[in-house]
Amino acid sequence: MTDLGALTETEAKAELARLATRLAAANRAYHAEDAPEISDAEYDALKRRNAEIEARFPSLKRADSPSDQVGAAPASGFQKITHRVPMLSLGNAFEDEDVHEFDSSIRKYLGLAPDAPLAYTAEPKIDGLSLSLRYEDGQLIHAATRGDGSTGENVTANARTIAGLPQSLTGAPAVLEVRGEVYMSHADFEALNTRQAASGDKTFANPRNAAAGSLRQLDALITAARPLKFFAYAWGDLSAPLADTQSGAITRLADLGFDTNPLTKLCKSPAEMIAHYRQIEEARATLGYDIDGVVYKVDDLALQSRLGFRSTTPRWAIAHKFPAELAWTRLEAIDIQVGRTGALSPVARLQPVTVGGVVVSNATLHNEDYIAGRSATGEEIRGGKDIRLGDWVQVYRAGDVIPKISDVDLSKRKKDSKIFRFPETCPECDSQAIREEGDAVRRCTGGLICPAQAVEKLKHFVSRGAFDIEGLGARQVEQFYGDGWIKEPSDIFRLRPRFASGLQQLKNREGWGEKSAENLFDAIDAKRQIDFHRFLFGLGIRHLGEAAAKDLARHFPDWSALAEAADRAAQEPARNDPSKEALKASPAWASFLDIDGVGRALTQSLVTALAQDHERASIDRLAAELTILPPEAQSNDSRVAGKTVVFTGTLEKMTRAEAKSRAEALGAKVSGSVSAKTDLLVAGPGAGSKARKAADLGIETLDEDGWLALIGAP
Ligand code: JCF
Repeated sequence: MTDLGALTETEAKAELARLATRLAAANRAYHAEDAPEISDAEYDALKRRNAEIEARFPSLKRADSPSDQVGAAPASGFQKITHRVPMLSLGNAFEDEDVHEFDSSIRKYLGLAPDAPLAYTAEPKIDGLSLSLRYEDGQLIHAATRGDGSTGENVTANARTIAGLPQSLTGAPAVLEVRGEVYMSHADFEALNTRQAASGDKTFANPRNAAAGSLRQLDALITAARPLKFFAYAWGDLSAPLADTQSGAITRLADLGFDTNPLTKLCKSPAEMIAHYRQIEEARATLGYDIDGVVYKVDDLALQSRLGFRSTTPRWAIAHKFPAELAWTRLEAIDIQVGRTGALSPVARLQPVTVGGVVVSNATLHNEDYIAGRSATGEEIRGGKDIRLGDWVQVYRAGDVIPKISDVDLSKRKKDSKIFRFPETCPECDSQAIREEGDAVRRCTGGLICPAQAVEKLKHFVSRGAFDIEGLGARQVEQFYGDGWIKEPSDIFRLRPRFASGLQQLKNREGWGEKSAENLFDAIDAKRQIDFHRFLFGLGIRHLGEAAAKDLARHFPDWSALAEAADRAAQEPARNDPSKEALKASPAWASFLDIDGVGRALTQSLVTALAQDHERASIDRLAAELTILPPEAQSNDSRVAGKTVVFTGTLEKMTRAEAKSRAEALGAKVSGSVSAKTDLLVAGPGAGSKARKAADLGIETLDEDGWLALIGAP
């Protein structure tokens, strides 16, 4: 190999060409043919040599440079895997008090006395990324990232390269999905960054990013060179139970060959849980890997199953987070961003500062009251200290949440500093920005004429929980909006015909070729059939989150039924500050408000949005492009799906809350009163007028055991 210093430009050019060919061949051999022809070390050496030559002769860097094939892989490069059992996230606790509250709410839900025995596991919460490994007949068949919890990315080839991860199991259930956290140790992270820097490749901000970037490499050869580790802590689909308890199941996973965290402990009370939390917190710096809290889980798996889930988190587990990290820095500017619903959000631009290992240069300032240090009702925020440009401010960062400004050092404030004046017009479209009574947020009144609102609405529309169109992310939306190609969601579905000729236009664009343009149109067409709840969430209506969208989709047969109910509600005479109960007197409003999880704010915002002519016309244009799929009757095999059930009297095997959420999980609607619409009454001892009314109406009535038998409960 010619010494780099002695290399002429002609020689360098030729060598870069040879390296590109060799590295491409090595990649092909590894992937397509599953037959690596060079060692990892050799591969690394070739890549390094390539980077060194490029660094010395930047103008010779090739369009197909192997260096560019390293970076973060586009998400579209992976196939999707639908999790048979959703991968959940955890609710958070911050204070000791929250841990006591966790315990008492579980006891309340289960109807357990305060002194009844109840054990929990406590384990460090690893700051990595979660992975689900599916084994069938003992063989690892695929590995998937969490993704949005229901669908993740197929990273099987990469997961196979994780050291110590069993490729096959003996004595495991025929189907076993093992879940856990992929992470990188501090030592491996430092070494990786040193190597990356030496070869001119990008370095990572923290071990979590390094682990994520490594696992999500399209090139498994690169993943193989990255020292990833895995702790198992949970499971998904199973053909046979692992054990009766969480701790037993973890032991079983360890026996099967998985690494499990050695600091996992069985605790018998909140006091013991908190004591273990303190112990882990003290050991934190010596563990050699990042953790961000402690996870507690109900140990008894039968109780876990009774407790079940809220919309995205289990009731039987919680993450007790470590306190946030703090740092002081200078506030350089306050920018105002305009969101999807017109909200003006102030953002602090900071002199960059490291907070808990991450460089922070932006922080949220929430709203104008937060800057002023006083709420509309006169309560002090930060002891009443306002925030001014040039101030010395404290930045607070907790886990992965957006950093915020938590304090101001008034002794360092400049004498001539001025109170920050929050804008009263939209910085994007100049429309008036107004604050409604009781709302802490100032909103642009420009609606869709405001480019910021329009773009944010479009970005929301293509986001993960909504239409999730592959290849059409925030960046592309901005680009297309800027070009005037898409102004509202329905335009997305008219892109292909519009671009029969315009394809040329797209192809001329940087980053777009014939194939990527075709792929984009195909990805768009694939979403013409869309789940009802994704459609609803995609509309970007204020207060209409993913969980509420699912609740609505379950209770209305289709979009036109929902829209008609909203139209009827809009006809109801406007009331001043109507209470939820008063509104329920109207059947149209009740058809929304009776749904668990759907409140007044959401209903009002939905009804108002659909009653606005331009908004409605835009939604109608969108709906005309789509086939909106009704929710897969999620438990349509259950005998109670779609039925309206009323519980009355005393339940002896479960609390009312548990009975209600289990019935709802099976697709039933639970109501508090008996009417002609009631399908089933479950009556315990002491049932009175409701049981009589049900008898009068000829409604089927069961006792608690009959109900449990009906839903197939043990
Ligand atoms: O260590 C973790 N990051 C972690 C995440 C540990 C757990 O036991 C978890 C989790 C996420 C979900 N358990 C669940 C159910």
